[in-house]
Amino acid sequence: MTAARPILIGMYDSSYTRRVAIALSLYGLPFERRAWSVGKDFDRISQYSPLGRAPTLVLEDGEVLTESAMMLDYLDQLVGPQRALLPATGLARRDALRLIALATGAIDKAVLIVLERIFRPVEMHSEAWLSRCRIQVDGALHELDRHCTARAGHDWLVGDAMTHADIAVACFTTHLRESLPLELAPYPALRTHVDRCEALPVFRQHYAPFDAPVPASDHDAQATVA
Ligand SMILES: N[C@@H](CCC(=O)N[C@@H](CS)C(=O)NCC(=O)O)C(=O)O
Repeated sequence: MTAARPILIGMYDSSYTRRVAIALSLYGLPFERRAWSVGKDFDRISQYSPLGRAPTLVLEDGEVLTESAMMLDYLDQLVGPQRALLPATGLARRDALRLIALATGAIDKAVLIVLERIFRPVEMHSEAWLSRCRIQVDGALHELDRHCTARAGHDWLVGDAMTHADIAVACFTTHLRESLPLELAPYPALRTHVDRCEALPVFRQHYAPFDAPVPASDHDAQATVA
């Protein structure tokens, strides 16, 4: 398939999808979107991505990118090092990547917790597994809060301008807050930073409240009943 603009598949309650949409917007790159759910629209998404996940980015020439980090890398290359939302080299780049890795690690664990609750009957939940995931989420948030505290007086997490680190930390923390759900009171510096980012128009424009995915089979059953 070829298209006039890249097509971003995914809903904005997916923080991975939001990250990519916000970067596209900040770079001034027009795109179309298909707000398909990873639950009920799994088959539709799978026609483009063998992983059936969101986000999926279909480029103008039909090439398909199936991982948000790869999409951001592609976009960074497209706009060039002067405009890329990631420091090009050195400690600043490692710092940004470290923060992104922490936020991504936390969200990966949160997604596992949420999917366990959605797809597995409650009597089959492993409390040991759920509690291990939660400890990992809290560990990452603690470290992010420590970094935000150390950056008091700065607008951004790294350097003097917004980077992918600010976008990732804000999008992923908001998702954790809504999907687990989770109180940010124990992480006050992180909460302040996230609230400030989320108040920006570009974050507001690419936001949807968390809506737990309904597995395709349950959705079919609900549709039959309705
Ligand atoms: N590492 C992937 C993670 C994407 C991901 O897990 N997306 C979720 C939606 S928030 C999803 O598609 N979940 C359904 C599934 O994995 O089957 C990325 O960064 O793009």
